[in-house]
Amino acid sequence: MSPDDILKALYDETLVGNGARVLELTHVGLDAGMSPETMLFDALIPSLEEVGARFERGDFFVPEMLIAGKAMSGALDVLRPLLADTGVETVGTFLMGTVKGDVHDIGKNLVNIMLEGAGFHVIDLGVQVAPEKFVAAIEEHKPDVVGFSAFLTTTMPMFKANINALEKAGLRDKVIVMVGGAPVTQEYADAVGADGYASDASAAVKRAKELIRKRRVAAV
Ligand code: B1M
Repeated sequence: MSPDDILKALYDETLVGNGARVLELTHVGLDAGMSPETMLFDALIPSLEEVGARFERGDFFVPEMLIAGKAMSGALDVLRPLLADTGVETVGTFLMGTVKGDVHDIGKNLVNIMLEGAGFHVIDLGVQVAPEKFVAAIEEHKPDVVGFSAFLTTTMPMFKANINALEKAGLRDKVIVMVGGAPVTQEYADAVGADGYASDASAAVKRAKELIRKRRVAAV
């Protein structure tokens, strides 16, 4: 198979949620010398975007979204060590979680992989993370940054609830708050009082580094 054939097949098989074939094709691509980034950004992510578009049009339903998401997660498991293995020094600790009421985790996991690749120590609290759990984990791990992911317009208000919980616990000034997820915008991040927002995984890495640098300079 040519690289273009592999990308097309990865896109098509993710779209129909054929996890076994997506896994196989991921290995075929790697064996053929393709980069993990190419498979991710030129096939897997665009395919999930198409899944979302079909769901919006009513051509796909939740089960189709679910199996496509699972197929993508299987490929990510294979690509994770390759994307994260850059051997750079730790630049800071990043505590991450998808907010309460929200089960989407593929985007969050991708951000984690990119953060690890850039040298962050990442602590992932998983999905449906309640404000009290974020508070307890910040007290325990003392991260530089806490990241809240939300993928539904109905769960975005949890950002504010989480920030309120941090304020109540006296932690707001001790940690940088970043937010992100498909429906989130810079304006929304500003409105809830977050320190940073990023639209995708690489922007998240860049923004987290900038915010840490600023805070360390301000502390000197
Ligand atoms: Co859901 N879903 N889903 N879904 N799902 C979306 C998000 C949706 C946009 C589909 C659509 O209508 N087009 C829509 C939300 C609409 C809205 O509110 N605006 C939607 C809906 C409605 C729902 C349900 C309500 C459906 C239902 O039950 N009727 C339901 C909700 C369940 C719940 O959470 N309570 C639901 C369920 C599911 C599945 C479980 C079936 C499955 C999730 C599987 C999983 O995650 N393990 C699923 C899927 C797969 C999707 C789509 C198709 C794909 C999501 C994805 O993984 N994208 C999605 C459509 C879409 O996004 N186009 C959709 C790929 C991923 C790499 O991108 O998630 O945007 P993304 O992550 C990016 C950025 O957002 C950013 O970086 C990531 C990497 O570049 N980012 C950050 C993420 N977190 C960040 C944090 C940061 C910074 C950047 O700092 C802290």
